[in-house]
Amino acid sequence: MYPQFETDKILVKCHPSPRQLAVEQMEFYAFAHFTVNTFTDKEWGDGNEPETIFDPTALDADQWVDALKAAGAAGLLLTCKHHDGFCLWPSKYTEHCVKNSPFRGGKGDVVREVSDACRKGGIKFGVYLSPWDRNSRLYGQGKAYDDYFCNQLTELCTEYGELFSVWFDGACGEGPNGKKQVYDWDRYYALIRKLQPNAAIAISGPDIRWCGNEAGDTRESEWSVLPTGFDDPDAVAAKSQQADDGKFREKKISETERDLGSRFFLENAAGYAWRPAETDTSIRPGWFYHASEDDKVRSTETLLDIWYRTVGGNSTLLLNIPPDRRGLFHETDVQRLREMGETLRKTFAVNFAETAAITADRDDGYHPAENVRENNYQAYYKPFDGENAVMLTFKLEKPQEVTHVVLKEHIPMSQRIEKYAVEAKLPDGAWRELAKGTTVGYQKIERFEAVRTDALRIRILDSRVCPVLSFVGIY
Ligand code: FUL
Repeated sequence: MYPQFETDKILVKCHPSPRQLAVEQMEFYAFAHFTVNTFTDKEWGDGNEPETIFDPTALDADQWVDALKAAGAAGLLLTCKHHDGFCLWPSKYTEHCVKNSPFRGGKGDVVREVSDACRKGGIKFGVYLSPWDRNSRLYGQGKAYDDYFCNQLTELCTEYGELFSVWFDGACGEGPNGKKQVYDWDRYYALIRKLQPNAAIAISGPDIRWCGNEAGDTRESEWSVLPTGFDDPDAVAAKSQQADDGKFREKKISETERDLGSRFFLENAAGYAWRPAETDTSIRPGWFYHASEDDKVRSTETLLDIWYRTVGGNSTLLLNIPPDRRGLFHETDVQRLREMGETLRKTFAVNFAETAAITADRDDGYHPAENVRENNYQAYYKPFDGENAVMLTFKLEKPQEVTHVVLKEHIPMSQRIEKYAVEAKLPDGAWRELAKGTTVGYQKIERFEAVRTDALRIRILDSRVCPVLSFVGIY
């Protein structure tokens, strides 16, 4: 047992807000990077691109949404404006936008088409709006640029229905006048809270935390309770990609940021906040479409591996699929997404815990082990306070081949578990350890070699305060 710190009691007071919980429950959602870069073959535009080059001739947002749904993604974030400043919607505040492009004869609105397609397809929609704008003359001029930025933010927050996330990039460089802008983050946040109270503000924002790399790398122990101030927007800007050097996919989480939330790390923190991780990475080497990368689309196996480490490792997954010059997801990407979804649906089709007899070695009399059968936050399993190590046993209806176990903490009551093990009963009656780990959080998925068994045990070996589980699945 670890020594009990005074701080542990404070830690559990940190839990998700409804908007954070909503994003965490989405688990996996997509990014679409699309702008003039798609037509110039660049990753960062310089803001001088003529509007006329933006010319997707066969844009079909329903095709994007169908492909995302096949993969199991629950939402889509569109780069409405990237660093080049080109707006995918007809903004009243700039000429550098779709209205001066050949797209739909200058009458088009990509944000409208994509948000409509998402709504029609039943997935959520969110916006990426780059604060760094290399086109606007106002950039670097303080309030004048903030006014411009807030006007655009208002357009996006009022004209396209409900948004699940407003995503602010950390990258912040020079403007056309050579000046850097000091962003008025508080003003931006207040505006979003007023216009889209249910939207999470991600990355350079208070709700969703950047995982610290763009390669798809993850932490073994991912905590959602972090010291306050760890990643305020300026700190994010300092850490994020500072040049378009094409190397971002090689940079993994730095060694100094492997542990963000262990209790030893938190001991001297001034305060704590719920800061759930989001892992953003691309299906291709670049964020934008480049025909030269058509043969470098990540394999289904790699995508699944990333999915397991993120969605199954207390981080959400934000997977980028860049539309091509036609305005379509490329056939290869579509196929990979479909294969990914098919595999996941097959793997998690039958949950043996649904029909198992579930018991615990202790409970508090009000929250029995039975409650982990339901996959929701209505009910949960809990022992008495102070009982930090417990064991749940699942007696299956009959022997089954088991390959996966899913664990979910009841995160409305914070993140508590620090160490666990999963065991299966062998025919001779002995228990074999199948997996062990540290953090659980909103979801931990263990994959192991198939074992034939009629009983499993989840042993919670240590928690900050007593563990609270909302769901266990056995597949
Ligand atoms: C980075 C940007 O510079 C990239 O172009 C991309 O948008 C990525 C998601 O964030 O900071």
